Amino acid sequence: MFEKILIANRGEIALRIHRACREMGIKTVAVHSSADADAMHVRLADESVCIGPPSSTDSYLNIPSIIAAAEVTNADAIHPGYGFLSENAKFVDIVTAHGIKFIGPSADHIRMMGDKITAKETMRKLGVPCVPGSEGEVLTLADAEREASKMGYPVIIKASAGGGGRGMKVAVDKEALSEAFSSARSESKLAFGNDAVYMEKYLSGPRHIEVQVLADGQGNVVHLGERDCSLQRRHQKALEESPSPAITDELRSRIGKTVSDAIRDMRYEGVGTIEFLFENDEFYFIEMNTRLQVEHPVTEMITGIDLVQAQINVAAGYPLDLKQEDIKFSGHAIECRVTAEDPRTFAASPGPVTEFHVPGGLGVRVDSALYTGYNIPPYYDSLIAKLIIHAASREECLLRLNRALEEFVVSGIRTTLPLHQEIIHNPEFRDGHYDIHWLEKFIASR
Ligand code: MV4
Repeated sequence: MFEKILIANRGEIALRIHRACREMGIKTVAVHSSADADAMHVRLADESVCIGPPSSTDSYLNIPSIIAAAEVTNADAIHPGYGFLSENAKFVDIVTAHGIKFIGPSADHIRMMGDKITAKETMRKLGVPCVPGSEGEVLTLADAEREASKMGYPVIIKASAGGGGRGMKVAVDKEALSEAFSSARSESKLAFGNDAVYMEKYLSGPRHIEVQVLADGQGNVVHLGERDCSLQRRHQKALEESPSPAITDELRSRIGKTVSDAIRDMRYEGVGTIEFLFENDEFYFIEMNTRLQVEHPVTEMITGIDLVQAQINVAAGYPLDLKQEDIKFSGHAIECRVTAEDPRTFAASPGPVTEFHVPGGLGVRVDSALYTGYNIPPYYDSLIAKLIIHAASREECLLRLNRALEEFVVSGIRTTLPLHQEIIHNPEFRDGHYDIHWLEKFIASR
């Protein structure tokens, strides 16, 4: 097992990783920007190294600085968390070349899934259902028109180097296609330095359902059920839950088996998330994330499995000690992402936190690196806390979430806590009747 892990991240996820290490008897190294010298993850870690100025590009994305920090502290592994360098194959190559273990999948698996055309082709060949669309890249407008008439309008044009909603354009008819095609290509070229695009039939009102997997690269794979992440605003998730109100036990075990078999066939190692659009009781693969995700606690609460400890164990070469039959799904979990934003305008709201009181009690978990007196820097992601509720049923989960939101106090800044209260009181949400467009419509209508 590793003796010392460098945590190449900040905020709540740096703390989350520190906690896993601590329980496993592994020493931790925090890295931080000059703006994060007083951050909680820095205070708790066994050692810390300043890796650069406030800007992420010069600190949390600064590969030479992070490698140097790992070398001087003698860290034998690096955990990237989510965002920043977590899906950077080049970083994995460099970490590996320095004799340090990257806690996550191989550079090849990251590269494969980072290219959305290759990801889709790989999954399709392994028997995972995909959205109907082009076979690989669409090179010319004439090809785009041919593809569109085959599948029928509306169609969506996606950047192969994109993902998470960046570089997508919808065309409702032949007239709109030319503009959508050329703007998708030029925006992709500008954002990613790559203008490869592909096409799919546009699904009008699907849910976003993702399946969590855990694999050791030695032939052992388990799936840990799904998360319903349909509640998003501008491709930022706001609330996630498991099980999805739309997924039956039968659908779960069917898609879970399909996904596990594919992940085993590709010899994937680590945790992974396979994203689907789900419409009319059918799953359509769209992307795979090769990292730990923000919303991983939802899965932890219903399975009792510590995903970060599991990541560390498989990275250290221990075979997975779990079989699919060992995985028992228990009750219901909901996560609310609390951000430092105005709950009506979504303007960023950094600054000093004068009061921070978190809810507690049975089935209440708060993952946050905030403390009273902390000054939220303006340079990074606005996520300040994740409130995760677990209860026996969705109904009890909502009752418990309501009382936890009532207890939660964050003063000095504006937060999205009031938005979450509004969401959970809405009858459609309470009935589980929502798709990927629901939250934006709700926000516009209140
Ligand atoms: C789609 C789609 C409809 N049809 N693909 C957006 C993020 C990226 N991961 C995929 N996305 C979408 N792909 C087809 N064929 C609609 C979206 C989409 C979306 C997906 C998940 C969650 C929120 C979304 C919001 C707008 C559009």
